[in-house]
Amino acid sequence: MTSTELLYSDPLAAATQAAKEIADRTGVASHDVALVMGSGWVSAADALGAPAYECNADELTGFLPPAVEGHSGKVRSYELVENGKKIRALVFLGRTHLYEGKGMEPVVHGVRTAVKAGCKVVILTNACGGINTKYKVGQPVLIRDHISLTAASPLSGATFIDLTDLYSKRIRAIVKQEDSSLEEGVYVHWRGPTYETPAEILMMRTMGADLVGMSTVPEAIAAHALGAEVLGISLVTNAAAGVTGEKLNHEEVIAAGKAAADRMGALLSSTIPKLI
Ligand code: 8IG
Repeated sequence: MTSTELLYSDPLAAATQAAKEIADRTGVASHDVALVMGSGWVSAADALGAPAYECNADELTGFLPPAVEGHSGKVRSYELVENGKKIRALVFLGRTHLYEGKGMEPVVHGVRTAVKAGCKVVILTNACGGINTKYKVGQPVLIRDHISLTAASPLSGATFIDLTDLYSKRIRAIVKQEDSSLEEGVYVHWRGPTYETPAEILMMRTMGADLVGMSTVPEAIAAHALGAEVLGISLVTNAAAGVTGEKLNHEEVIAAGKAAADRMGALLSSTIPKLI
């Protein structure tokens, strides 16, 4: 069986296998914290220093080969030391999205692998549209809760899992101690790849949503279901459709991510040691 066949036929076995490969390659039997760096966040990882190990994600079981040649995600292992305490962070640069059309398994394979590799905390970052008009472009917002408009779950079978504390209150409190200016919001998961219409944004706002994006929600559910604590941080990189009257463009998103990278990197590196 190929590694991709294993991903689709037995996703937890694929995650367990990938975790074992990570332990073998890094020499680190167990990692502590996982970080998924979404678009606009990749350069924030530089604040963590030099990685102890890096490989292309598709060298590991179950991670799909790149859709575009040379565009594979990277997996890194970092050793962070604070007050003599060693913390091992497993960092995924880039992720797979539902809109790519490859199904749910590759979307959540990274976080499942991370939990199987020992991670007790999973930090999910993303770039998103701001529905709440008080948000400014370049502002980070902690995810307090979500609304799934894809209704796509990574779980199947009679697994009726409670999601009332999906985005850990404990962790949000610690992050807000680091930066008391941080706001919290409700994130809507939208399949994409199209952005919303202005009417859809109005619907989302009416439903109580603050942020909208195309990731994070399946990964949060998959990580929580395996027992990890989840933190979600969204970087508002554009006002959602119809909010300003401007059209949405991808360049704006990239520029806002770059501009915020230093602040986000500092926030992550100061927060991570306090989570474990
Ligand atoms: I960056 O406005 C980013 N990702 N669905 N809507 C949705 N996803 C996004 C948006 C947005 N901006």
